Amino acid sequence: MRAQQVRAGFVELYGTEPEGVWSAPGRVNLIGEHTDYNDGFVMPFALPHTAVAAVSRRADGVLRLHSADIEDGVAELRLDDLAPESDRAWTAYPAGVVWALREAGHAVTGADIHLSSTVPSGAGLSSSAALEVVVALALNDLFELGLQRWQLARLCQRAENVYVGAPTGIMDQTASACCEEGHALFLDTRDLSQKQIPFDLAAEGMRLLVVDTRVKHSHSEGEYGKRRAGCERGAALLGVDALRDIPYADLDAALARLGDDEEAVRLVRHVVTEDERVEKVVDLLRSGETRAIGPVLVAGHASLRDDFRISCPELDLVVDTAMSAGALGSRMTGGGFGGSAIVLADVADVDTITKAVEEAFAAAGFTAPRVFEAVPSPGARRLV
Ligand code: GAF
Repeated sequence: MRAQQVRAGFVELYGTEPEGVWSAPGRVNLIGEHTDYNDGFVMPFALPHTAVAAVSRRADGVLRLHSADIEDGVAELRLDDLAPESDRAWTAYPAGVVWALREAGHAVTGADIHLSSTVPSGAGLSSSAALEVVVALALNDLFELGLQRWQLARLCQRAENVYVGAPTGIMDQTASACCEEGHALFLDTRDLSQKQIPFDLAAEGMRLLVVDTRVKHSHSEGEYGKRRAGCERGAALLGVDALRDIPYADLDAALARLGDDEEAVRLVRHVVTEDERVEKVVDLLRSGETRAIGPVLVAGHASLRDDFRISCPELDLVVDTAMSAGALGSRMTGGGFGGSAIVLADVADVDTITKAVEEAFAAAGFTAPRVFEAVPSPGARRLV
C-alpha cells in the first residue's frame, strides 16, 4: 500500500515509473546507550515505522530529491557540487549518502528520488538513519555496487558524520540496515559482528511501549558531541583505544586512576556499566528470563540520568510514572536530551500505565506524549 503510494507520487512528480521502491525502518534501542562510539555493545530493534523511497537512476550527474512529508518542491543538485556541511535541510541525508558513495569510489551517476517517512523526526527513533539507509540500499541495488549491509551502514554513518556534520556512532544505521523481524540485534560496534536475538514479547504476554515525549532533540547540537569528546578523553587518560577496553571487573581500579576528575569518572562509569548491562540483557533473553530485564533497563536509565546527564524532566517523568504504575522496566532510548522512552509491561497493565503517563504529563503542564507499541520489525528491504 505505502509502496504503491510512493510509486504513484514518483510518477506524478517525474512523469515516469521508478525502477524500484525500497524501505528502511527507524529503531528503538533496548539497551546500550552511548556505547557505540566507545566501540561497545548495543541492542536495537527495528520499528514498523519506515522511510520508503521510489528511485530511478540518471546518467547525467544530477540528483533530484523530493519528500512527500515536506512542503517543498523538488531539490535539484549536481553531484559535482555536493560538499560536506553545505546543506542544513532534510536533503542533506540522502545527498550525503550519494556523496559518501562517490567519495568511496562507487560509480553513482545520478538519481531521481521520491521519499516518504512514517518515522517520527526528532523523537530519538532514527528518522535520519532510515532516510540514509533507504537511499543507500536503493542505489546499491540499482548501480549494482555489491556492498554488504554493514558496508552500507558505514557509508551512511560517514554521510551523517562528515556531510551532515553530526558526530554520531554506527548503531542507528546498522539497526536500520540489519535488523530482522521478531529479533533484537546484539551488535558489537567494534567489528560490527552481529547476533539476532529472538525478542517476541507478545508470546510472553508482554508489550514494549514507546513514549515520545515530543521534546525535540538534534545530534548536530553540541551536547552529544561533548559527551563523545568526554568519553574519548576518558579513554586517553586510561591509556586505552576506547572505553570498551575497560573490563567491568576493572572498573573500580580505572575510576580510582581518574581520581577527582569528576566528569571523566561519571562518563567512564556509565559506558563500562552500560556495556555490562547489554551483556546481561542478552544473557537473560537467551535464557528465557525476559521479565528480569526490567530492572536492568531501569538501572540504565539512572546511569544516563545521573552519570551521563542526558535525560530531561519529561523522560524522567515517563520512567518514574510507568514504574509506579506497574511497569516491569523503563528507560530513555536514543541520544537523549528529549526524544523517547521505552516501557516494558505486562499486557494487562498497558492501559493503566499509558493513562498514568498521560495524566502525569498533563499535570506537569508538558505537551501530551505520543504512546505506541513497538514490535520488532524487518530491516531495510526492496518492496517493489
Ligand atoms: C544517537 C546516535 F546516532 C547513535 O549513534 C548512538 O550514539 C545513540 O544516540 C546513543 O546510544 O542515536
